[in-house]
Amino acid sequence: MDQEIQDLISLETKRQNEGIELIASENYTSKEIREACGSILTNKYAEGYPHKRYYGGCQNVDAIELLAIQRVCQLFNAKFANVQPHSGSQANAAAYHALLPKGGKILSLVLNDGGHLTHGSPVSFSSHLYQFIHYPLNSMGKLDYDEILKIAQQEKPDLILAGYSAYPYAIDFAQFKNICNVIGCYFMVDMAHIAGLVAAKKHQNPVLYADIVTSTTHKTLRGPRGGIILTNNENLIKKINSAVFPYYQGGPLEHIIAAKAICFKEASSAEFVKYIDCVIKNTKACRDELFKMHAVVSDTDNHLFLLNTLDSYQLTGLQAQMLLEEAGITTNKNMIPNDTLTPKETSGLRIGFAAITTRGCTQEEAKKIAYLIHRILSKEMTSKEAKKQVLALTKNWKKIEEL
Ligand code: DSN
Repeated sequence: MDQEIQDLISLETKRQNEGIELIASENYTSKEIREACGSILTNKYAEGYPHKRYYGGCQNVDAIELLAIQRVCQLFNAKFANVQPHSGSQANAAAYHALLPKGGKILSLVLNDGGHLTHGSPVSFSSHLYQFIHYPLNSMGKLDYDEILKIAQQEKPDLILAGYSAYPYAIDFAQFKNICNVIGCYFMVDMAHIAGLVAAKKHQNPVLYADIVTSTTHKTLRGPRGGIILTNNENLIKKINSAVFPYYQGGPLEHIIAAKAICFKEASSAEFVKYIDCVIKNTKACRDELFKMHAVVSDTDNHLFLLNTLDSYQLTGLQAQMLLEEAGITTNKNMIPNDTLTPKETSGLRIGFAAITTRGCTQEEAKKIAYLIHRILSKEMTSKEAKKQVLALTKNWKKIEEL
């Protein structure tokens, strides 16, 4: 009965099927997960928690939510979980509220070096409710734990935050925990990007070290769009639960919680471990191929790397993103460490292989993707004029179409 929306969904289906998706935070969910998202569970109000709801008729959604909690705890080796956050931002807001009074001091990564908006950006609630100070990456674009300790000793934060949106290397949560022990502060990890790697045991598990771990479920974890909060502390889970509902949210999305439960089941399979293994290998294969072609790239230990488009191709990240999109390759512009341009332009791209690996991409194909990226961004494909004004690139369209 709604042809307009049907047509737009069909167009998006075509875009998702025909494009090469390299946005590091996206993925393709299974049919089962999508069916749960579109199920009749969306009809049910269930404010509260299993067996403590404000509505009748909750016996089935109670069982679903309890199953989701049990599965996510098992997957990440956590004692307690809240599966209700509608997003990663909501999860972070609730975690801060559970740990700190208003005005509490949080030490997080410099946002331009790969932090998230909720890690203290002036345009996010976080910087208005809490006092943020930041640690930088070193000149190699890596975490410097001695420097973080030094800053923590000077600033004496109430909480240190790890976990990032554009950091291509492994994070040593044990070192962070040691720093927090020296300072006597809380430790929180936002593992949204690497949750799939943690689930597959291809990255150190932050749940073993942090007071609270937050995550989204839709990135490398390959679940529905949403958030979760994990802890091993019985006192903290009570505070987390009341921070999620009733402080920040109303009725939980039980259809999404059912889809999260399916995601946790999928992520505990041997097939998922193989998938994550391929994601890491494909990311490295693409990165190494670009490096061989003299592009300026970060290295990678995980599902993403950064391409410095300004030094490699004299293109801003925005221009590079638009050029690639002309050829059906979707990426996102991203600040690179010590970037001199604004977040609206940036000097680079963030490139990730979680989504395209779900489509069956192999290392050989990842290398071909590197070649395509290189060709499209290289001088031979884009005139000087087009570099200044990407929208004027139609004269190169034919070449890109051929590619
Ligand atoms: N917006 C997400 C990303 O793209 O990394 C972070 O939540």
